[in-house]
Amino acid sequence: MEKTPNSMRRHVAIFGKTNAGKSTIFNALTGQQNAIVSPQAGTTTDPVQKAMELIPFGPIVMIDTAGLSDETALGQSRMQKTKNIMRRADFALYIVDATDYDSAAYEEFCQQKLLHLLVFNKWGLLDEKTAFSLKESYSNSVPFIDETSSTDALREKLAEELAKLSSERSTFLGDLLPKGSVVILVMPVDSEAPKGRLILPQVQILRDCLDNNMIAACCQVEELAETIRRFDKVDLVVTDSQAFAAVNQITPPTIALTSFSILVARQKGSISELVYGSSTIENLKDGDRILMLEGCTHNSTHEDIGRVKIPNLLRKKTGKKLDFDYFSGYQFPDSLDNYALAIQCGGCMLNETEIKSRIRHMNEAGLPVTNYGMCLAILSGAWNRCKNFLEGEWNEHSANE
Ligand SMILES: Nc1nc2c(ncn2[C@@H]2O[C@H](COP(=O)(O)OP(=O)(O)O)[C@@H](O)[C@H]2O)c(=O)[nH]1
Ligand code: SF4
Ligand SMILES: [Mg+2]
Repeated sequence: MEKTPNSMRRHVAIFGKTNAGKSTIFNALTGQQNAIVSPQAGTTTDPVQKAMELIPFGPIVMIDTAGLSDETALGQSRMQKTKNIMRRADFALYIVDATDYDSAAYEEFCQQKLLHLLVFNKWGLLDEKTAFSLKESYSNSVPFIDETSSTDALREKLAEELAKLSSERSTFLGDLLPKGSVVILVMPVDSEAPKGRLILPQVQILRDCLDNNMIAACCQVEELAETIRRFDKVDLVVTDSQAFAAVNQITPPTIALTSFSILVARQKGSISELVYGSSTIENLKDGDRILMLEGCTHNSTHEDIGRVKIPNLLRKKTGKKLDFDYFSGYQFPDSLDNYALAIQCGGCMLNETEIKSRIRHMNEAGLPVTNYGMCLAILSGAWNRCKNFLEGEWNEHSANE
């Protein structure tokens, strides 16, 4: 059975003060000794994460964090890591040591506006009066006595809450094209393609065509002209961003064009912010710094795009001296002050919540952001076609023909 990729799983993160029992509950829920449990405050230093099946909900990623109350210098850096986790959490468990409840800390956590369940650990140690008053004040909270008697109830409650989250994972193409549309997917099999398989966005978009009763044909750039000729009418060509320039030339102007990474960005939300960000490329000035955000550290796939192709093309297109800083995986700069533009990769390894939080954060800081796919579309002269298609103008245009 193919494992659900982490980027498609709901992320559940465990927060709370040090020694509240976060790692104990993380181990109980995951059924393994993944996190170190200790009476020593600050034992969990880096977040620990584990992909698991939460029955009856489905596949999730559970993340244990270091705690939100450490005042030491080392503690500050741990807290920063904990806060970074908040960006990608779809849901949280806030663990409280019920014998030492700190309402101010909980209220501060609530300001993050993360959907969560409040879990009172060490419930068995409470006197009856305190237990009664906590239960009265927090009716939706979950008491946790110990692993043996409380884990199943907590799992069930968590599954129930996750099932309530609205699913924003809408279709890639189903709302852009009608049933029966003909879509050609251009997938270069070059040295960067993984041996013997397709990459995630290719598989997802092919599947989306099938789900929406479209007719999908796959080919490499060399066969694109021939593939187009074989159909009476082709509605859309979806290309790997690397091949934008060639595919743009081969595809007649009557056929819509987009790329895998643009469709992924749209499905993960925030497309309008990215479209705005890409329009600021023409305003770049000498000495501007550009923040490059790569969702994973990889050996070769895409590395060249972010490290070589985009910088070279951007310098050539703008004629400006530009500097590039790189952050990969879930790393993200503390300050955005020195940047003129951010370019996020397609983000196939990052979950939707992380991408949306990043983009919202950059927006609030006034930093325009675009992504690799849009950037390559602009730099290869194909952007206007892509934009028209995304904005739905394409349907009217083809209907009028
Ligand atoms: N008595 C009691 N001790 C607990 C319970 N849960 C955790 N502890 C203890 O509290 C300490 C801190 O637990 P840990 O899970 O490492 O807390 P974290 O810092 O929030 O990850 C450890 O010594 C645990 O054994 C509980 O339900 N009852
Ligand atoms: S799109 Fe981003 S996350 Fe996906 S493989 Fe490329 S660099 Fe990694
Ligand atoms: Mg811990």
